[in-house]
Amino acid sequence: MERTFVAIKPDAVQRGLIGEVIDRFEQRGFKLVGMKFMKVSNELAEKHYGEHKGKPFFGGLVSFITSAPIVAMVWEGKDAVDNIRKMMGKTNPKDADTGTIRGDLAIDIGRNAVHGSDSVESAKREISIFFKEEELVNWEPEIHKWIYE
Ligand code: IDP
Ligand code: MG
Repeated sequence: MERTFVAIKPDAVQRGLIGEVIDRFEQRGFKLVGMKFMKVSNELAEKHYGEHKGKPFFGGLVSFITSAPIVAMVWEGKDAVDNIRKMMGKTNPKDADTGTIRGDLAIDIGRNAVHGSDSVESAKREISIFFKEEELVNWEPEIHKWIYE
């Protein structure tokens, strides 16, 4: 089982889409192991998006992600990183397939509703900067055998 870091970005929180986004991962069969509603500090934003430092959109991205609350989450399941990236769709909502979160709920690349880790290594790094180990909950959903062979 794999863990991935997901954030519901400020635009989706403001638009009342928290439930909609969480619903999709729950209904697919993924397991929630951590969640917090929070404002992201400048320091945390620059660390999280460190790989984009120097790119033209970096300043806008950091000021956007720190502008209003987000929901930070950790989801667990088989191939969680890839599966959840697929459920989110392409970075630019105009290229995201219908049926994906970005394809259904967003229009602009700078307001694309969600963040999801792009690899297992990124997931580990992102989970560790948003969560302390003791904030993650180890539990076994009773329905496990109805989701996995
Ligand atoms: P991802 O969120 O699909 O992993 P990244 O390339 O990691 O995409 O970019 C991080 C975020 O930065 C994107 O989700 C998007 O909101 C924003 N972003 C990426 N490229 C651009 C751009 O060219 N213009 C404006 N914003 C961008
Ligand atoms: Mg990324």
